[in-house]
Parts: sequence; structure tokens; C-alpha cells
Amino acid sequence: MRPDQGVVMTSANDVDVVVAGAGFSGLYLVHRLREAGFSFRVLESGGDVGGTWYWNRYPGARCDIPTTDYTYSWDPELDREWTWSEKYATQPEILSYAQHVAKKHDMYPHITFNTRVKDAQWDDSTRKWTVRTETGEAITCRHYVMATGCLSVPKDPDIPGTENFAGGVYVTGRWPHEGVDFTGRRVAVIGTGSSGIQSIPLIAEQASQVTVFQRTPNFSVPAFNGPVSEDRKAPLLADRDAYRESAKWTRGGVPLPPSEVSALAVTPEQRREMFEAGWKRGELFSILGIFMDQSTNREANDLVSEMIREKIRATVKDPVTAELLCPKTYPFGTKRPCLDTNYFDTYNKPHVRLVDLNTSPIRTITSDGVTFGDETVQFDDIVYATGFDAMTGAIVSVDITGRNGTTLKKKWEHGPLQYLGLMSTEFPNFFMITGPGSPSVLSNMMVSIEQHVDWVTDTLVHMRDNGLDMIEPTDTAEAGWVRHGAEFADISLMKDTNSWYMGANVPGKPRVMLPYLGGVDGYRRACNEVVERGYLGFSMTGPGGKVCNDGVIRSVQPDVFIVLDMMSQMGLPPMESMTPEGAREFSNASGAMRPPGPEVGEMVDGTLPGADGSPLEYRLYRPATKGPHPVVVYFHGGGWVIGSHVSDEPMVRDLCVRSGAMFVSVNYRHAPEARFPAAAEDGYAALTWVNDHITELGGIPGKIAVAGWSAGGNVAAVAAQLARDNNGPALCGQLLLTPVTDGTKEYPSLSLNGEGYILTKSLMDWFWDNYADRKDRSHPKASPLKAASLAGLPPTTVVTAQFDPLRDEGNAYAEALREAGVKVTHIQAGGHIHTSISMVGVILSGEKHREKMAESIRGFFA
Ligand code: N01
Repeated sequence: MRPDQGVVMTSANDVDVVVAGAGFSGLYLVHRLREAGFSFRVLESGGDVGGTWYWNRYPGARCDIPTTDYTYSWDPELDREWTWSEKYATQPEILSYAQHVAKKHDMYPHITFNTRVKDAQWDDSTRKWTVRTETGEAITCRHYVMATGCLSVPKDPDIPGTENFAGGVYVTGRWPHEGVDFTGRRVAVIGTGSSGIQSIPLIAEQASQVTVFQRTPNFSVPAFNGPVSEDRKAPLLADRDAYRESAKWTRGGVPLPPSEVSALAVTPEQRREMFEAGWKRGELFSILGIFMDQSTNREANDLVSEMIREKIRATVKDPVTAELLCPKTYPFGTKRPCLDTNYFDTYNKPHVRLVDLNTSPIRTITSDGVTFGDETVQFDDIVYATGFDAMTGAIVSVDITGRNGTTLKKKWEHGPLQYLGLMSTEFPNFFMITGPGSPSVLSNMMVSIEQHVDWVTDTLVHMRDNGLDMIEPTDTAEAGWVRHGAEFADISLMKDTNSWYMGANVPGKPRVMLPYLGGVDGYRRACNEVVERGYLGFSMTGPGGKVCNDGVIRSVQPDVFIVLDMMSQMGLPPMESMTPEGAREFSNASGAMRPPGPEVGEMVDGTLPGADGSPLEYRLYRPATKGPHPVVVYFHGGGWVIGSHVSDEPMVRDLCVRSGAMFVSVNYRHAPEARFPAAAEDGYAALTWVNDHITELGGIPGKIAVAGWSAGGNVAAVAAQLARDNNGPALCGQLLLTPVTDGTKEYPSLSLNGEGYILTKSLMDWFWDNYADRKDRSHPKASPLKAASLAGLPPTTVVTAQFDPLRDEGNAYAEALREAGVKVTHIQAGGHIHTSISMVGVILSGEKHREKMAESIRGFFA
């Protein structure tokens, strides 16, 4: 403990830490910083603690995470001494909880109220920030923490004529403390987000006339509010520590088992039953997670969205109003859904009217009313429930100037560049609590706040203990995290919806996904790992020296990471520890659990003669379009040892549908029963047979190409060389997905990516040992890269994956083909592994690469 522990420093103008904001983040910072013995000041623009709950006093304001979860976990006594009156507590009750905590822990003396931070400036020579307030104070500090909340700066309503109105004007996020009595008044409410949806039913109870101006209808589900249920209290009472701990390792920060059921895999009756059960709970996270695929699969989401619309139609009596209230232009959950009490029912009241701004836009606000569409209606009051400049608004509203005069506003012009949502390069010792790039608004804020405050305070303690006084993320780490966030957005349904998550509600704001979509659990792991790996991606300096362990915390695609993580938790035995038969059984069993891939027009099974005359099975995949079709002869992966003509079926179907080409997927003899060159020669024999029978098969003569994945890519590449050397068939192209091209050499990627990415170096060695003797591996039929010449080969598309042990030999083949004058398209799949691009319906980030592959195939036949 340090001597200054507990010393109140409200007037000090040089402290270790300045905190802006005394909401739940700021209060927990007071606790942690004081406990750790730092000197600090907390500056708060409001007149009391509470943040959001201080400002948002509109009627009906309450939390929409069950209140027992929306509480601090750091003081266990609070769970015993505070009793919530309702499942979802009202704003006054939550505010008094914040005040209770602040009083109980004697926090008030640390906070300077009614003091807004105006600007903050970093000085490289003193390695300190100077924070200036609107009240004229200047405070220097080593560290500056913004705990200013994510939804704290109301957005400009951007409606013409707002300044004209002479009646009562109310903004939900800045509600008068004395409350507003709407009795007998004619009220206009603009906006139907959570604030509008919570306040409209209560305003309608008082007002003589309510007109709601709606731009976009919102999905809202009934809260079924009431006393806290016994089943909510029970786990907390039984073992509160375990309950609190489990919340930290869930996706949203509220303990809830993740769904393992696809909305598409159940009968309509089962789906309805599950939906009704989720609906009855009256909890956002439960309705958002009824089905495992509703947030990633549009079809699954449509089923849930429609069931919610049915509920709206069943509640609202006037069918025209009901239809207007049904959200139809975006998937459920991609805009923040709401929790309500009697919202839709309010529209059944005769004095409540809904105006659709899409057909009747507001032309202007006049001194006593609103002109919209072709009418003007008089109002006594206007309520703006038009939302916030979310996540970045409060941060950039302070002039923050970092190193070399860089302002945060300028740096974030095109979106918030940050590392872990905690810090930003060029802004040393500047921290954000629940900033953009962290899960924050997508989670139970209390859990996310505590995690951030803990991370920041632990880091400050670590630095103090090690004689370090300056911390800053590296460019590499920041770029990596921003890329990772964008990759998550890419595979979500959220990116196409105009929501405040995407900054789309504020005109001119850059359109980027603001919160991190990897969940509270995934995010916490990343933050913990950063620390465990020596503050990976941070540079720290001070009298104690300099530490910089540069790097990127998440470089594989997010969905690839999730799959790898699941597989590592399953503790599967390495395939090379099995017999070839065992490995085949294992691979067939896991193959049977995959999604099947899209429907094709027709599938036909048959056999064709292999190189030694014995029959080889094939499966033909015909597109649903009118034939004849161009033909791709496809060879499966599996290291020449495992797999079959149907083992890559989901991808083959996918490529068939995307490219419009017919695929003939051929089996070939497997090792070790049939070693080199059996597979290679079967590949060529199959190609020749398909070409000879192309018309009967429904193909177009002369329109033939080869394709293959992994060892199948090797078979395809060899078949293409044999076709060139044996006068045919003439190929239109070859598509090689993460192919084996050279068994003679250990490329760096073999060891660099040799562990942890499904195909390991040791498995690859096992495949080669089963397939070919060392002396044979330099033969071009085993290693097509070793061919005397690659000239004269057909246009080629090579796909390589960043974290594939075979990456470098794939790259080398693409390069060598190009040098030999072959037309090459090289798709380099960043963040992918050997197997991920083929995982149709599982790894969504592979889709764009398969689309490019299909485009290449179409190009072969153009
Ligand atoms: O704001 P919003 P909010 N003309 O942005 C409309 C949290 N919160 O204050 O959708 C006409 O959601 C806008 O239309 P559109 C919660 O995270 C939590 O309601 O942009 N209309 C929309 O309908 C929530 O998501 C609780 O087309 C205009 C509405 O105004 C977040 O805060 C309670 C307009 C704004 O909705 C923000 O909620 C309340 C214009 N020019 C809030 N501009 C809890 O229960 C905007 N709109 C914990």
C-alpha cells in the first residue's frame, strides 16, 4: 500500500490518473485506483454519479438486462444488501443503487461534479497529459482515462425547423430532473428506438393526443416485467461467485447456455415451440439466441423475424398500423432490439397515431406543430427520442491531442483506430472504458465495465511495479485488431443494416462496425492473452527500461479461430496416430456431421475405369440451369490416404451452384494400399474418360477443366501436366486449392504453420510416407513443381491460405507457372488455414474466396 492511499485529492492539479465520467465505470475506477494507491481525480459533467442513469430520466426508462445481472460483482455484499423491486428496474432505482455504492464506499469526495472536460493534451517531454475543464481548471496527470459511456452524447435530431418550435421540447437523453407532466397535452414523439419504445406507452397514459413519427420500425419484445423471479435469484443465492464468474465467460455477459440448435434443422412445430419458450422469458439475450444460426444465417433469421412480426400483428388491431410497425428491411438483432411494456398495444388507443416518415416525411417543424406529408398538425410538446452519437461521440467531443499534435478526432476520421478498444497509437497513457473495438454495448455493460477497469488498473500497477511510465499500442497490433474487428463484421448480418452499431444514424459518420462482435468471453480471452504474452502489441517505457513485444493477437479469421478453439477443446487424437483405416473411419464420421452444402440440380453416381482398369467411383453434380454445361473434373483432398469422391461434397456443391459448371468428382486409389503413382495416374485416366464421354454426361465438348483440393490439388495439377504432355485432353483451366506441389523440400510455412491449424507438419509427413518413397517425391507426378517445364499449361487459379503448412509450396507453384508464361490467378486467403475454405456453412469467411474460385471457373469457360 502506498501512503497516499485513501487521500482525497479533489483539488490536486497533478495526479497519477484523471478519469472523465462518474457513471458505473468511473465509480469502479475510484474503487480500484484508490485500492491500488494511485492519486487521481474524477471529473463529472453531471451533478451526481450515475452517468446514463443520471441523464436518461424520461418516463419508462429502465434497464433491459435483468437487473440482478446489471449490477456490480466486485462488492459481494451488494448482492445481499440491495433488493431490486423488479426484474427490470427503473431509472430512479438504478440511480439510487449507484448513489448507494458511491456513499457506501465513500467515493463522493473523489469526484468533482458539474465539471466537463474540454480538452486533453499529451506532452512528450514530461510524459504527461494536461486535462482542461470547462470550468477553467488544468490538471496534469500521467494517465488519462475516459469513462464517458457509449451512449451519452445525444445526436443532433437533424430535422428541419427544430429551432422554430415554441412549445415544450424534450430530449430523452437529457430529461428534466423535475419530470414532465403531459396530462391533456398534444405530444409528438420522434424516434422509435429503445428510448421511444419505453416512453411512448407512459406518455400516452397522460397525453390527450400522441403522434409517433417513425422512420424505421424496431423489433421489440415484451419484458414481462414484475418482481424478480425465484429462478433468477436462485443461482445467485446458491453460489454467487460461481454465477458471477460464469457471466464473464458468456457471449453477452449474462449466464445463458448457448443454443446448439439450427433454426433450419427443426420442424416448424419444434421451431415454434422453442420460439415461444424464448419469448416467454422476456429477455433480449434469450430471444437473440434461441437458435445458433439466427445471427449469422439470413434464412434462419428470417424465420425468427417472421415469428416476431406475427406477434406484432396479433397485438395491433389496425392492420395498416400493424404492418407499419413490422420491421421488414433488416434482420432481427442487426439493429439494437428493444424490450417493452405495452408498446405495441399502445397503438390500439384511439388518441395514439403512427406516422410513417418514409411516406410522409417531416418537411419542417413550425412554431406550434409539425408539417409532414401533406398535413400540418399542432402540438404542445415534442419529444426527441432520436438517439446518440454512439461509442465515439463522447470521446471525440473532447479535444484530445496526442503525440506530434495528432488529434483523436482527425485520427478517427474514417473510423476508430484502436487496440482492444482500450488504447490508440499516438495517444500514450490514454485509456477508454468500453470503447469502440470492445464488446461494450453488445454485452451486459456491468461485466464489460468491470473487465476494462480491471485491465486498465492492473496494467497501471504492472507498469508502476516495473518502473514503466508510458504505454502505447504498436501500429502492427492496432492494425491487426481493427482488421480482426472488420473481419467479424464481414461475417455478420449486421454490416448491411443502418444502425448506430455501424455509425449509420449520424449523417457523415464513417460506416464501420463500432463494437467488437467476438463476445465478452472471446474478448476477455484476447485481453488476458495479451497480458500473458508480455503485453503483446504494446510498447512500454520508463526508468525501468523498454519492453515491446510486438505482434497481432488474433490473425486467423474469427470463425476459423472459433472452429480451431472448439477442436482443441475436443482433444481429438492426431490422425497420424491412427491406422489408415482408423483415420478413414474418423474422417467419415466427422464428415457426416457437416452441413450438406447447397442443393444442386441433380446428382448422379457412376464408375469409370482407373489407370489399371479397376473401377473408380464418381459423383456427378449438375447445376439446376439448362444444360449442357462446361465440366470440371474434381479430385478430393485427404493426403492420398483418406477421403473419396463424396468427401468434399459440400464444397463441390457450392462451387457447382456458384460457377454454373458441372462437377464430376472422382475417387482414386488410396495409399498405402496403392502407393505412388496410383493416385496421379488414376487422376489422368479419369480426366481422359470424362472427356471422352462428355456429351453423354451432359457436358459441352471442349469445355473441360480440372480442380482439386490439397492432395486432390496435387492430382489435378499432375493430370493437367499429363494432359499437356500426352496431347490432351485440352484443358480450359485448372483450379488448385491449397495444393501439395512439392514433396522434396521443407518450405518455411511447413514449420511456421506446422502446428495448431488442423493440417500439421507431422500429419503431412504421415501422408507423404504413406504415399511415396523419398526417391519418388522428386518425380513430377508426385511433385508437379519439379516438372522440367510448366509452359503450355492452361490458365490456372491457385488458392493459398495464410496459416497453411502448404502455403509456400502453393505460392511457389503459382510463381513458377507465372514465370513459365501461364496465366495465373493467385488467391491468397488471409487468416485462413488449409481446411477452412472448404468448410461450407461452417466458416462463413471462406465464402468470398469460393466466390472468387467460382468466378475463375466461369472465366476458364468464357
Ligand atoms: O436511440 P436509437 P435510443 N428523423 O438510435 C430515429 C440504449 N438504450 O435513444 O432507426 C426521424 O436506438 C431513429 O430512426 P432510424 C440502447 O442500447 C437502452 O432509442 O435511425 N427519426 C430511431 O427510431 C439503445 O439502442 C435502454 O431510422 C429519427 C430513433 O430515432 C440505445 O441506447 C433504453 C431521426 C433513435 O433510436 C439508443 O436508444 C434506452 C430523424 N432525423 C436506450 N434521427 C435500456 O433499456 C433518428 N431518428 C437499457
